[in-house]
Amino acid sequence: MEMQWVLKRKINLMANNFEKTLPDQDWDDILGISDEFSNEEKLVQKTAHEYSSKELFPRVKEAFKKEIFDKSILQELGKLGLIAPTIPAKYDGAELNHVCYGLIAYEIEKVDSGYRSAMSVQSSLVIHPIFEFGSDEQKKKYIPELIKGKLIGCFGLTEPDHGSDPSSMQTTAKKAGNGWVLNGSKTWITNAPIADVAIVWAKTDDYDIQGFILDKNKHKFRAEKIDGKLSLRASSTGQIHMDETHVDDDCRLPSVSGLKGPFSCLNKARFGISWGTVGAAEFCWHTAREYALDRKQFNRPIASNQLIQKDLVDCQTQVTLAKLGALKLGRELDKRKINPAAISLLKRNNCLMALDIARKSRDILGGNGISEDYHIIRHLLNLETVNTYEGTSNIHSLILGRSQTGIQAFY
Ligand code: TGC
Ligand code: FAD
Repeated sequence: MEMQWVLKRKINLMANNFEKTLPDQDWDDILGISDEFSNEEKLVQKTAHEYSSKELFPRVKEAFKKEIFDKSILQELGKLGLIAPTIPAKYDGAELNHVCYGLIAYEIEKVDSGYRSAMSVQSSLVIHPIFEFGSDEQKKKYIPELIKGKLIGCFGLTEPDHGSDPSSMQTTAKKAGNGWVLNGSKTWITNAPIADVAIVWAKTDDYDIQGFILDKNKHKFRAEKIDGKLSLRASSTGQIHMDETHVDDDCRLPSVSGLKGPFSCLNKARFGISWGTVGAAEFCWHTAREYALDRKQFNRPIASNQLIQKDLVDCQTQVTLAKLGALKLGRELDKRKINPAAISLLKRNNCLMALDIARKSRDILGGNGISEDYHIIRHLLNLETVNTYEGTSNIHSLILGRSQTGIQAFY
């Protein structure tokens, strides 16, 4: 009986002999998306890729495990011109286009969403509002130092009781003589514990929203680290507390009032996320493919199973289309003022796509999928945050729903 079983299994294995040829050379870029980039864009991508793989990748396992963000990363990025690359040379910016910014986010997030977060906040949520809405003095004082990563910034919009609905914020700014007095708390703020400068949004007596530049050297405010995150652990996150914080009027961003101030910064950062998530997803897909080709079960590579191939093809399809979408969005941002709902479409889709790919890839690695050594579980945990911050998936659905029906369904 046992002999019969062994014989049957042997025959099965022989029948399962699979045909193997070399994979197509363009399997990882089957639509030739990389041909769409200019020489300058390719050079920026190469710089970001080399830095990320040589300097960030070797650090990330320890950083994630110990919940540490190494501040020198921002200076290193600054030296290479990888912070706020769209800012003009007048303020020491690299004067590049949005696609370059996207490619930087893509390369950094291949390593870790937390590292991309540090770059995004500094570029889109701190330098951008000072550049767009700041006075000449504010621009001269802060932008060159922030762009070099010598100063670190953070962006305080979310509050303990008001996340998806910042219009209900409770942080107040009361006029006092020539300046303002700020009271309130902001939470879940990336870079807050290490920031020299905080852009904080507050409500005035006439229910207007104003932005203020808080400077650690000048103003009295407290920043506390939030410990115990199981996602984005290589990023520093905290709270900001303002208790009768006095600021002069020259610390207010003079050229904007209302929610369009913070929201227009979010447009930039959400665009970066639409690229960054493609990087994280692509890393997971490539790792899963390599693993599936090496790993043998039932005496043959698991990549020879139809079900595994289907998952790998889903990864390929979703990553390719998400990247095309992010590229098209970047090209449009470089040409014209775009409907912000288009940014919601890509932020929402690419976060959900990346989560799905990370989960599929983790599954392909079986037990090894949960090991830090393969990095996929870290990406998966990080992407849960990326799907939530800068507007949750639901919130972007409602932004898009309002855009196509004209009916707002938030409340
Ligand atoms: P709503 O009535 O829609 O708009 C108020 C005013 O803002 C204007 N506006 C925009 N302007 C530019 N870009 C956009 N995307 C804009 N969206 C709206 C709008 O035209 C209006 O202007 P005006 O002149 O008429 O006053 O505002 P609402 O209160 O109904 O809000 C709607 C909603 C839900 C879409 C909004 O509140 C929202 O987006 N909620 C999500 C909150 C969010 O994304 N928070 C992010 C916090 S920062 C963060 O997460 C950083 S993570 C960083 C990292 O580590 O990478
Ligand atoms: P809530 O708004 O309470 O939402 C909870 C759930 O309810 C979500 O699923 C949401 O989609 C759903 N929901 C809410 N309203 C509706 C509705 N009308 N219809 C359907 N569903 C709804 N903020 C900053 O200002 N600066 C930062 O630098 C920053 N960095 C962050 C870093 C990390 C690690 C994290 C986790 C968050 C960060 N945030 C930051 C905050 C982030 O933007 C908020 O967490 C996010 O906007 C969601 O707000 P909330 O957490 O209060 O969730």
